[in-house]
Amino acid sequence: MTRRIGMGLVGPGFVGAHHIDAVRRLGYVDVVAIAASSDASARKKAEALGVPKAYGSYQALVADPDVHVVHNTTPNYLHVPVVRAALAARKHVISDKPLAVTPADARLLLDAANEARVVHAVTFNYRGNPLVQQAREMIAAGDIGHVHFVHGAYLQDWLLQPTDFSWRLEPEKGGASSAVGDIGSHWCDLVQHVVGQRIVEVLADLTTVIGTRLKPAASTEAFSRGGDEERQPVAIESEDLATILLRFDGGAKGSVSVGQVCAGHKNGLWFEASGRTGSLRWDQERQNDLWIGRRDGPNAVLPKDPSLLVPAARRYAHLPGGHQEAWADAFCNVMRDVYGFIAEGRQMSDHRPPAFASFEDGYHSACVVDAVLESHRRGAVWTRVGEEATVR
Ligand code: SOE
Repeated sequence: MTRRIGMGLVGPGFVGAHHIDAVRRLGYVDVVAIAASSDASARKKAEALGVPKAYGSYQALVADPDVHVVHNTTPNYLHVPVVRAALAARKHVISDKPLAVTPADARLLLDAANEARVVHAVTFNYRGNPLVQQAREMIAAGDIGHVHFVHGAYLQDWLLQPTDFSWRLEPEKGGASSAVGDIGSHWCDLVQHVVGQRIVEVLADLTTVIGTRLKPAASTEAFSRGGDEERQPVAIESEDLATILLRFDGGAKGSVSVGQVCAGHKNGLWFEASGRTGSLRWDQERQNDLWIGRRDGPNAVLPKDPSLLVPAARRYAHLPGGHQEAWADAFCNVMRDVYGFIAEGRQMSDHRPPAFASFEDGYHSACVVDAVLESHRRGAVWTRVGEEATVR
């Protein structure tokens, strides 16, 4: 019988409930405790989600001997203290992206995790989609030849109005970047994962479309529209729109548009990878189809039908063809990969399943975002990705 694993979650907001749902679906994980910013709010959340223990501080949660894995779903500025505390208690950690908002902080957490010799993961959750894994396998097998071009977008509209507000826009809470750090980071992780090439240079033009926003007194969840409560005008400095050119270490070139102010786009993440013999396109909002483009044959759309997927991708699909799988299923796939690794007692140096992004990936992501900011600051010039972004 598999040993039961205890999970504790710090920061029960919008995505926290999905972490809990996902691990419950695995069958061998007990959701032990929730920590929030006060005893009262932790108790309220714990009751709503059927979690036995509630703590008013993350320190109390990480000290609980029944918690073996700490999930960090706090706002960005709390990632360093929460993750450090969990690592100091030698707990495995699953952190929401971004791992940290600067390369130096991400490096600190990566080093601390390696020193603690625990399992560490970052929820770049779009990796968990079966057709993302199918595309990755097809590219690795040479089905579209060497990839020379990768382009796409990640567009949302939930920050389009001046009354739309989030801590993500406040540098001291969300970091210096908004759109690129919050959603561009997903796109970059995803295409590097699928294509098997790393982003090494960027050239970025960033824009703040809404320069003044009306901040409500109480914080609001992403995607929620505020009411007509009293608000204070706040000057916004972080970008809500970005155009980025990319160069990859395998020679591919590319571009991505990132925006949180693009009407009609809810969670519009899509990419296309073009190789010498074909192209593949995947769109998160139509995630059960993979478009395959050919010059010397008809184009095709591959549906998420397990019987049509390569074996390595098939294990990410849990329903027969025609039965749509979605965001929460892909999220659960990420948890299945990470918890499977923990349950087998593996070390980070062992081969990891593909939907499992580590703190190493989180660190690289922080370096990409930093290079994007630096490129823009210098007037849109080619900038190398590294712990210290450098202009070419
Ligand atoms: C808001 O932009 C948000 O919830 C991001 O924070 C998530 O990482 C992304 O998956 C969906 O959009």
